[in-house]
Amino acid sequence: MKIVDARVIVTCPDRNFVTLKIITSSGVYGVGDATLNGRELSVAAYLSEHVVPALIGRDASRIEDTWQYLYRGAYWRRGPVTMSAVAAVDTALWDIKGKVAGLPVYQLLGGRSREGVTVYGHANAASTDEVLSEIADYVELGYKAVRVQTGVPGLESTYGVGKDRMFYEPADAALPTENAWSTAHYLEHVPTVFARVREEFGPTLRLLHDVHHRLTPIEAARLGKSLEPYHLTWMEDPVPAELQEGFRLIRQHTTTPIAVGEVFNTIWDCRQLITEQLIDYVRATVVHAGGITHLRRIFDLAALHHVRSGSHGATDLSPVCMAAALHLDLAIPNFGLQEYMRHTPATDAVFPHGYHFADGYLHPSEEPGLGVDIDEEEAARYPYRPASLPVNRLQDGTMHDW
Ligand code: CS2
Ligand code: MG
Repeated sequence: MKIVDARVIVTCPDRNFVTLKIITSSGVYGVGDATLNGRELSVAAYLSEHVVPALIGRDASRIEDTWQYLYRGAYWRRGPVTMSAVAAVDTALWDIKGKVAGLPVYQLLGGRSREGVTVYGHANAASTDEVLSEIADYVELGYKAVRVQTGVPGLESTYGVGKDRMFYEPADAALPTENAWSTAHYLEHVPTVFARVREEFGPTLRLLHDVHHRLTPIEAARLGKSLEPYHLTWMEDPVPAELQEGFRLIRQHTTTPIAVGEVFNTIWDCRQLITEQLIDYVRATVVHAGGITHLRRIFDLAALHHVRSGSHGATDLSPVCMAAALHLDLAIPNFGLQEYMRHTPATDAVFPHGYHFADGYLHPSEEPGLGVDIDEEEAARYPYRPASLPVNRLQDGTMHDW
């Protein structure tokens, strides 16, 4: 079964997505997500200029060998653009393998290790009062875990606060918008929010918070300590993760669990964090970390060191990535939690899928393969629109991490 064609499809049903569709000589095809938020066309070009020509004529059943060919075979390897392209090929080949075998992909990964995939939703609001009512909506929908973000008094705009109730899309303009940031205001405010949330919802609802790389290790240590009474499931991305040993300092000071990894692309990006047990959850994803093959490798390393999975699942990861993530989440022994922001109806129509939410859990499709498709006619109705993620400045104008 040879690869006879591969198409790169860019579409914008409320936001941009890049999808690779690989077609084989037997007529069976597979899909893979290649979306990199705000940098979509760079992955599309990497795929169509450098990867697709090398795929034609290859044996579609050789997933590992194709992965090694695209990774080791590229002298300029790693990085988000390259690894999202490799991921798309890998994911599409797993989809094909499942369809040929007549099995859902999780069966090829060893079968289910649990009954469903616990997910968390996003409660984002300008004020504490509003966020409490959004959390109540999620609880009503059956969610067992909620990420809580609010505006910070004294700051006009803050990361993670959407314009729409229950939906949030950070890539909000063709060129980056600018947000303002004050660590002092933020560190004072966040513990007051979680105090109210625990008072209102009691001790068992799982709560999470995303710091979005904005603190230094000692500031993150202070935040972790101040949140200890509210026993979060995790404090996410407390500091930029380039300096992995920086996490030792946070660890020495707080028992608040730490989740890191949505921007990681390879096992090398998280090796030290995992092997030194400096984090509790690794948030790498199928699309940005080299596909099912490589993410499985990361999760296996994590399992040896008491680190669980907590994959990124924002709306910029397409339903194709979500479907793939769910198969892996269901199969691995060290699953932790899966992010699920919910796509819009337009996105769902472009990507028909069989996974579904029930009572706080997502369940992958039982169809052979991934159980997700792309409707190319529907996709063609939504041409690409440039959209960028914001940037962040301190109140004196200094550029800060976003
Ligand atoms: C966030 C994302 O979901 C998360 O945890 O950090 O919303 C992130 O900002 C976007 O996915 C960036 O593309
Ligand atoms: Mg995040």
